[in-house]
Amino acid sequence: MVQKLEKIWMDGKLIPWNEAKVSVLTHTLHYGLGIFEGIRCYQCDDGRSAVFRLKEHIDRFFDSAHIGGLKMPFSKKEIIGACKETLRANGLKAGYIRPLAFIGEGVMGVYPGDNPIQVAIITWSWGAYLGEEALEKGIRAKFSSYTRHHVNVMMTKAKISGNYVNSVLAKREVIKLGYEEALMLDTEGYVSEGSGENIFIVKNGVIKTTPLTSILSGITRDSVIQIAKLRKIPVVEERFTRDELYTAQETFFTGTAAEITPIREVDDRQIGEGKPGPITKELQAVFFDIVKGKNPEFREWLDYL
Ligand code: PPE
Repeated sequence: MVQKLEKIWMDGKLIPWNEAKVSVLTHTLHYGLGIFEGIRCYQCDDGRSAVFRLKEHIDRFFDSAHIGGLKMPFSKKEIIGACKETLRANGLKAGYIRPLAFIGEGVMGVYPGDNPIQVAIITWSWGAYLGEEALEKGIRAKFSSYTRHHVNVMMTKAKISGNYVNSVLAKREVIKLGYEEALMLDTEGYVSEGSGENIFIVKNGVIKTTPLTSILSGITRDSVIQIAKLRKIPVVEERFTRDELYTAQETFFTGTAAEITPIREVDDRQIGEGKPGPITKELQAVFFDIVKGKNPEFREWLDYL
């Protein structure tokens, strides 16, 4: 359960956590057109707190609003400031930030008319998404029977609340079967992404990840690509099949919540040695050094509180 903190930022100001409430007539609650972000703040080795790639997350937040046709009532600068203010107000040194914009109360019916756009920023403490052991030993994933979005059914470049119905169904399905995370195929049968993560495979020293067609353009995905390139590990963005994934030597998920989570088994088939491989471990080590402020090469990714 999310542990309640002091304050939530809502529609321009910090208010007590328990007062951050909405009407049951909230349009988004009925029809799903809301947009959100997920951002992490880390405590660096020098004791300071830094938000990871805050600018890129807020840019994506505004892109999502643009795609969804929601007119944001705040500027990027105001939202960036509000994210930091909310962390500070809650005394969070490290944690997760969830900006959410949604269509409020007004008319009912699919057409949202001029209902107001509301914005909330919630912060909470969030450890390893799939557990500490997952980061160390890797997880067991399974392809869900649900297909990932078709690009002309859902707007996959936007983090739209309603898009996540597909993720919830897929994740519930595989958890019930005893796996830890769901993978999904796209509408043409190629590997797409996890319920809340992008996917990478490694074979013969080459990293491969899904192209941006049917997936969320992950910021962690982009970070991993940039890290790999700088370390001269070749990366290709190319479609691949489920059996190519089975025969990879390493595979891992990336995401703000999931960070870099190795996958040791997919559909009951061991991947490589059945434990995090050398490239996965190297990328994980560099990534955690960066977020902890230990890597000067990527200092611009950190926005100190
Ligand atoms: N694909 C999906 C579908 C997705 O939801 C995420 C993030 C990613 C890829 C990775 O994107 P990025 O965080 O920019 O690297 N999923 C968020 C929500 C997780 C949740 O359960 O809530 C997250 O990781 O914050």
